[in-house]
Amino acid sequence: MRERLSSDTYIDGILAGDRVVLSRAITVIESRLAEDKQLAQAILNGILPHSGNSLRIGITGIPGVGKSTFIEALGMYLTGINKKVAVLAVDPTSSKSAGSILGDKTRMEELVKSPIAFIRPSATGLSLGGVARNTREAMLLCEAAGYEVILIETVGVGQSEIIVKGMTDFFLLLALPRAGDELQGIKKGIVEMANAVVVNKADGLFAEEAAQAVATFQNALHLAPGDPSGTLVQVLACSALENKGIREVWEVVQDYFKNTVANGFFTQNRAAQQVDWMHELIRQNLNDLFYQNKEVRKLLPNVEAKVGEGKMLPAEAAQILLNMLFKI
Ligand SMILES: Nc1nc2c(ncn2[C@@H]2O[C@H](COP(=O)(O)OP(=O)(O)OP(=O)(O)O)[C@@H](O)[C@H]2O)c(=O)[nH]1
Ligand SMILES: [Mg+2]
Repeated sequence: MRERLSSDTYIDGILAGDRVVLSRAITVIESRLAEDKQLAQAILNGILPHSGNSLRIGITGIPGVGKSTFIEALGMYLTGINKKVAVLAVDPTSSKSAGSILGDKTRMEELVKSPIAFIRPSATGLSLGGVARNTREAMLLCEAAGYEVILIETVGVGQSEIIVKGMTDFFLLLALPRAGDELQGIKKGIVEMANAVVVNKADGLFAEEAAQAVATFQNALHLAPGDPSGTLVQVLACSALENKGIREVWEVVQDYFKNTVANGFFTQNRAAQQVDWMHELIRQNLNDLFYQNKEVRKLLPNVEAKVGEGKMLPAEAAQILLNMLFKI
């Protein structure tokens, strides 16, 4: 294990925009060692007043749709207009699959070279809740380090996109140039979560199909209920590979940002996200409190056996264990 610094050294380094210190601080945040927990909290407390000043953008889509390629293209565009960009990932599957979502860093080999970009592959081997917590906190650290745009990649096949939606200001769904969301294997409900649907790979042989897919999504969204932000969901096409349509996507994001700041939704949404996150932390902590409780752990196998054999009802068993925890 690398040596730890003092909390002030981390805080000063982050606020000075030092990427090495930022990276090491995220490692502390991700650590599950008991002695790192306090340090992590001290760092977070120190940087909190300097966080929040970024545009948080979630990018989702089925595997292979081009999320990483798109993020690199958008990241290059943004650094090109002198914006500091951080890239994070929520990838709960990474412990099972080979490497993390951004593990294949060669895919972002251009962006990695930029002095004003920061790329952090997701932590592996954690539960979805754990990954979500780390990513949220890593995002705050990046903001304190002066990153103006945070791009969060997540595969749109599970629960992770809901978590990312809950921590971002703008949610972008990447789609393939094939008409229809069923055809694309896009999960029901995910299109409704999007602030923009971007049909990627609109190049070469796919260009025409991409235009069709844009029309199909536009029609489908036309019928969908209006977005609570009071803005229209935009559908557009791009080619991440050929760097086409990237600036247009950024214009859509900026319009959304302008409109939602003006109509108050931006602030409202962030406030609601904070409250939701508090409840999520309560749930996580209660869960830990219960399953780490000595008495519960002692009794649990016994009770499980009884429930399994049908000698005790699950509801009764749960109540007995919970009563024990709360000493009722
Ligand atoms: N033709 C074309 N190919 C693209 C485009 N964007 C990405 N690809 C290709 O699609 C493949 C998958 O791209 P990735 O960026 O790794 O996709 P991803 O969504 O990040 O994939 P996962 O992280 O595995 O979910 C790669 O071979 C890319 O080169 C594009 O705009 N046009
Ligand atoms: Mg990827």
